[in-house]
Amino acid sequence: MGYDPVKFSAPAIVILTGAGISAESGLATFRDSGGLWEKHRVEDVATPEAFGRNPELVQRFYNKRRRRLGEVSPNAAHRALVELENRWPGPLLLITQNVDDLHARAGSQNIVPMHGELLKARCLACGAVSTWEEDILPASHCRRCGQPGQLRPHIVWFGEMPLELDRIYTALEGCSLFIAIGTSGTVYPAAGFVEAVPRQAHTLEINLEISDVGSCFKERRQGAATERVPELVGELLK
Ligand code: BV8
Repeated sequence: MGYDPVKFSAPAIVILTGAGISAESGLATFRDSGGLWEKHRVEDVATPEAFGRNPELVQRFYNKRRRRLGEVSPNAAHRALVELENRWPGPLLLITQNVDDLHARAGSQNIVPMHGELLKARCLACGAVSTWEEDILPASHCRRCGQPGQLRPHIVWFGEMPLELDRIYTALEGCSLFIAIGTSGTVYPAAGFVEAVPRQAHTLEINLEISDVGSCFKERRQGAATERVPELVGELLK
């Protein structure tokens, strides 16, 4: 059953993206690396406890990924979502679990980076969040309070509260179309968003395989994001 935009007059669209939308830009997904990094489980590195125990290991994990951003570019899927946002007559919100900057670099405006951003650092001393494009080192000091050695990645780790949940749930409860792209549906609360939309909303998943919550979607489109997303956007805008 396809989505018929004629039935809805300028409905609200909510889009959730995961690592799969950035895969074809060359950024490894969590599952590709088998959820491992330097022989550590990501869940064991991306936690406040890991940061407390071994800050150098955690900073190295993020410094490496931050540096990688300079070597990759947005792909056709990121660009198709920009076209949808620019031409869709109703409200559209893009929620991303990704901490890369590819949606922003493609030109998306209405983005909620619910798990934080690689290109921002947070000061443990004064709480300031600032743009940070180079490595975070022990000597790095906060641009607001000047304190050295107090910076952490502005990333939501496992066990930490995702960002802008109120704004997210308000958008989900009012949407007519929920599209999940390139996410394995393994991490909550994002994996549960499909259950938070109105019963009559259309829900659609785009993925190479069926995700862990694939059965919760009314429609699934199997394939690569750079093919399936432009195709869907073409249908929605026709
Ligand atoms: C929370 C930032 C409370 C870090 C990330 C014990 C204590 C506390 C919490 C928990 C606990 N046990 C479980 C939990 C909940 C936990 C959780 O879900 N754990 C999992 C492991 C079971 N969640 C949390 O801790 C969250 N916080 O619960 O707070 C709370 C919550 C709500 C309300 C009140 C209180 C915080 C989770 C955030 C963790 N941080 N990211 C970083 O990036 O380093 S999560 C990180 O992993 C990503 O951001 C992403 O969300 C997740 C990986 O998922 P995906 O993006 O889906 O990527 P993945 O590789 O898995 O899949 C890629 C998919 O793409 C695949 O399906 C593949 O088929 C597809 N694909 C690949 N190529 C393509 C493609 N599709 C299309 N085209 C392609 N070319």
